[in-house]
Amino acid sequence: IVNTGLGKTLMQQVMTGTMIFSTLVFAISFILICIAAVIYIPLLCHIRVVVLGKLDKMVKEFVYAVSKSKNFPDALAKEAGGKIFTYGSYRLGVHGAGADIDTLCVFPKHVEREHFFTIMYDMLKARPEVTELSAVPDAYVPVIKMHFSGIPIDFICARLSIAQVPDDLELADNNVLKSLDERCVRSLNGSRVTDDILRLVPNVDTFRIALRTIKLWAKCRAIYSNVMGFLGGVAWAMLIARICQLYPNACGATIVEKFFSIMYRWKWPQPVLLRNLEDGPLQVRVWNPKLYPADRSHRMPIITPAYPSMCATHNVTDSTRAIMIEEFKRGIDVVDKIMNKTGKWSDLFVKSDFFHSYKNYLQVVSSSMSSDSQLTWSGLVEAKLRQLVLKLEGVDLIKIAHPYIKGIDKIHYCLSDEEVVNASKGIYVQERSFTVEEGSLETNHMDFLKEKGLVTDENEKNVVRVFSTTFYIGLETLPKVEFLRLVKAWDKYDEKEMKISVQSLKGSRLPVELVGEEKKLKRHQENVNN
Ligand code: 3AT
Ligand code: MN
Ligand code: MN
Repeated sequence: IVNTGLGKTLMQQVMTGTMIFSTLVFAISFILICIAAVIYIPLLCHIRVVVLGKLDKMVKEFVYAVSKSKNFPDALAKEAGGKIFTYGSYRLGVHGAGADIDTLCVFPKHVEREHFFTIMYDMLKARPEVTELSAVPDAYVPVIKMHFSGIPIDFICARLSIAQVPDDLELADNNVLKSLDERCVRSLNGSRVTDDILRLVPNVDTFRIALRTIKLWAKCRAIYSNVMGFLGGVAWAMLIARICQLYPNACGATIVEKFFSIMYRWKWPQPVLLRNLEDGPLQVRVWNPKLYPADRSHRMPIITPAYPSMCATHNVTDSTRAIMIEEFKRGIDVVDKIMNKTGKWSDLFVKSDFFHSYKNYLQVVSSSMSSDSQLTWSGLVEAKLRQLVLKLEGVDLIKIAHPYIKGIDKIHYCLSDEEVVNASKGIYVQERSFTVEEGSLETNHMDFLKEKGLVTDENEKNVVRVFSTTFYIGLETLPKVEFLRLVKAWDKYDEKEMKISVQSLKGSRLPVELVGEEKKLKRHQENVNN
């Protein structure tokens, strides 16, 4: 057809028709996308503000409801007030896209803490915007966790010893802490600390730019984790705040540069303070290494500015401090190269190569038969891992015990007892072990497995799920290297002729002639049983 004249015109007609049509579709969809973007982008930026507005309104309704149930006249019940404050990364203005909003709810003295976890909880439960609602009233800092319009919220509370909580109430005055429950003091602390940091920084915009840079850097370099003995968000914020105080007129880039050089040279355990420590109206202790031996043991003290001042870096060990100081050094080198134009800022954010850095690793596998118990069990193991790091540091042969900042979550779909035993030891089940993102232990892979034929209709009922979280500690055993260097330094040492090798060996792997066949078998058995 194409070769005939008629064909050509027909072809052209068809072509132009299709082209007009597709151009039209393209133009319309482009306009639609533009309209959607114009509406949606501000909505996305705005959604946290909307959520906070709704929460504040709910808090006032909650206080009103409790006041009415206590037979308050209507006017007084309304005046009882109630207010929310934010703290954490959102309050500091350095939150990422998926970050939570840490929110504190403050109410007057006739409202009980218990009311927050019952009445407020029920009010939240009734809202269509609220999902994944869970209350943890027995935590060190009691909290209601939820998603509100998809935004994760940590909702904590404090009961003040005043009759009314007006909208202009501030928490800066130490006297608000007077005659409060300990849990309320702790809940108020987060907000008082973040507010103080912002107050004590000479230029908040510069502070934010520098802090965002350092948070990203610390995450990429795997040194952002309070539990594992590195620093958490508040501690990084206080370090940057201190540098900002020392260089009040510097720009963000200069703050980052000064941060690395000053922190590298810092004379730990000299503390980092944002203001002089002050005493206050409570019976609680304020951080003081002269008075308290426990405070003297802090290796890298960074002290919160709000009364009662505390050390935010209690978990730092000799190893984690050495690792962070090494990273400050790397920071200096990278920034030097940027300054003399042989490097770029992105070099700062190169991922750490933890898993290639050590010859030896200790692997700690925690596992459970249900995702619920795994969540709490792995949390407990994670919190105690620091004790293991401290013990390892005490061993003469170990120079550095380097904990990886997070556990690796896996779900294993086992088809035999042997696979169950293996999975709980960190040995993967061929093709039926899956790595999941942090907090995604609920994921179910059964459909996928059946689709791939890895699980069949017949053996589906035999599948046992094992949930595991694996932690790693990299070990640097310098004495071995030193020993090798020592012997090789011999003037008659000949690299081609002579070899030397030092390695650790499990008892069960020792040669048979040393332990005997029977004993070897027994040792092997013991190993398996452990
Ligand atoms: P994200 O942007 O949320 O990742 P963040 O700095 O806001 O960073 P969190 O939301 O985890 O970090 O914590 C906010 C504050 O809550 C920081 C600290 O004052 C307090 N906080 C968090 N976890 C604990 C804890 N386990 N014990 C005591 N206080 C805590
Ligand atoms: Mn947060
Ligand atoms: Mn939080």
